[in-house]
Amino acid sequence: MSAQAPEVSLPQAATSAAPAMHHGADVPPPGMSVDDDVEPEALRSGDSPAIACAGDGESGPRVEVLYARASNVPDRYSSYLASFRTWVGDADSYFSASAAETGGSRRLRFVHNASCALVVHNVVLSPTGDDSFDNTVTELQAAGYTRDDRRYMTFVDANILCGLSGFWADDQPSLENANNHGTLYGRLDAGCWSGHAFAHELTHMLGGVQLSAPNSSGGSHCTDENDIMCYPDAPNYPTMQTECANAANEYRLDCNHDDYFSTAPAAGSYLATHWNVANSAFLMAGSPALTALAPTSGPLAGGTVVTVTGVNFTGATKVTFNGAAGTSLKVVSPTTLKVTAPARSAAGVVNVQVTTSGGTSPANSAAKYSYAGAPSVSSMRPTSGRLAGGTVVTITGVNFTGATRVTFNGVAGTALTVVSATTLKVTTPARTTAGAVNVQVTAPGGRSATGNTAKYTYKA
Ligand SMILES: [Ca+2]
Ligand SMILES: [Ca+2]
Ligand SMILES: [Ca+2]
Ligand SMILES: [Ca+2]
Ligand SMILES: [Zn+2]
Ligand SMILES: [Zn+2]
Repeated sequence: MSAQAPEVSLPQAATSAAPAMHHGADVPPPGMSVDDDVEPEALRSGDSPAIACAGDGESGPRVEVLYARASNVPDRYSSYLASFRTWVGDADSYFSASAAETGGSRRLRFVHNASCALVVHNVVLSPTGDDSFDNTVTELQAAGYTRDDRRYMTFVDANILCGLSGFWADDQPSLENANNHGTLYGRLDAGCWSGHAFAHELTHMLGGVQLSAPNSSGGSHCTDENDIMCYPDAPNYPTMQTECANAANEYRLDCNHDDYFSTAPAAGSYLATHWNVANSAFLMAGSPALTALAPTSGPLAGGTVVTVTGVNFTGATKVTFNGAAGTSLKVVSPTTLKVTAPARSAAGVVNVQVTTSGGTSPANSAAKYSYAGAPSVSSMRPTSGRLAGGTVVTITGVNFTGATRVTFNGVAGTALTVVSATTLKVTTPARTTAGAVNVQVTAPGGRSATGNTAKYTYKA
C-alpha cells in the first residue's frame, strides 16, 4: 500500500488574511511505515520525559492532544495512553534541547491536568471520520475542538497516512503572524506514532518551514540535514546537504539555526527578520537564572557597570538590586548582560534579579551584590619609615574588604594583604623626598579620604 495520501485542503482561518498552505502527507521517518503500527512504549523509568507545568493547564495558547478512532475500530486508548505521554514528552525534549543549542530555553505549553500530566482526550469518530484528514478535522470541529488558541494534535488509530498538519505560508516576523494564533489541526496515524513525528507535525503548525528560508526544500521542509524538519519532499525532491552530521541532530530543530528556529538569531539574519518558531506563543521561554556577577561589589553611590552571567537573558527588560532597577541595561547575548548598579543608602548584600517575558530569576548565592561603605583610615603603625620604602605598615580603619590598592602620595604600595574589614597590611613604595604623605585605600566602596589620621612620614 502506498504511503501517499491525497492532497487535502487545510481549514482556512477566517480571521487571517494570510494564504493557507497545504502539502501532501509527510512520508514516514526511516524505520516506520504507514501500515505497521508502532508498539506501545511504556513510560521509561529514569529518563521518562515530563511536560512542563504551565498555569492552570488550560488558559492561553496551548497544544491540545487527542486520541481518535472510528466507531468501528477497537478502542486502544488505555493501552497507549502512557505511550502518548512518552512520545509527547520526547517531542517537548527536542524543543528544549534545540533551544539550548543557542543558549536559550523553550518548552511546549500543553493542556494538562491538575497534576501536570498531559491531557489526552479520547474521541470517537464516525466510521468515515478516520478516512481522510478533512473528515477528521470536520468531526473534531463538530465535537467542539475549535478554540482559537489551540494546536490540536490527534493520534488517529488508523493507517491512512503518516502525518499531516496545518501550516500558514506567512513569514512575517511579527507576533501577529498567522502561525501564532487561531486554530490548526494535525493528525498522526498509528504507523508513525513517535516523538519525532509529533515534533515534526507540530513544528508545521507553529509555522516551520517557510518557503523563504535559506535552506527551504520548496515544500515546507528543509535541505540541511540532520534535522527533524528536513527531508527530500515533494514537489522538488531536493538533494540533502549534511551540515549537522551528528545522528542526534535528526532529533533537533533547525540544523545551524538559520531557517526556522533560533532562540538567539544574529541581528539582520533571516530569522531575525522573518518568522521564527522559537518566538511562538505556544512555547514558553525558560526563566532567566544567574550564575555570576563581576564585580560582586561596589560603592553606595552606584554607577558600577556589572557584567551578569547566566541563562535565558534574551529580551531582558529589567535588572534589580534589592528591587531597585539598574540602568543602562544592555543584553549582550542570551547568557550575558551588562547593567549599571543603582545607588543605595545603606551598605549590605542585596539580591540581583533579571526579568524577562519568561519570568524573574530567583535569588541565589551567585546573584548577590554587595554595597560597600567608603573605606576610611583611622590609624597606622608604624607612622614613618625609610625613603627606600620596604616598610610593612599595618593600617586600621573600616570597609577594607575587597581593597585593591593602597597609595602613598599616589604611588601604590606593594604586597597588599587585607586581613579583615578593618585591618590591612601593605609595604611602602620608595620615595625621593622626605616628608609626610597622604595614604589612601581603594576598595569596592570607593577611595578613602585624606586627613591627619592617614599620614605617613618618609624620613631621610
Ligand atoms: Ca473508516
Ligand atoms: Ca545552512
Ligand atoms: Ca531529517
Ligand atoms: Ca537550518
Ligand atoms: Zn499541495
Ligand atoms: Zn512535514
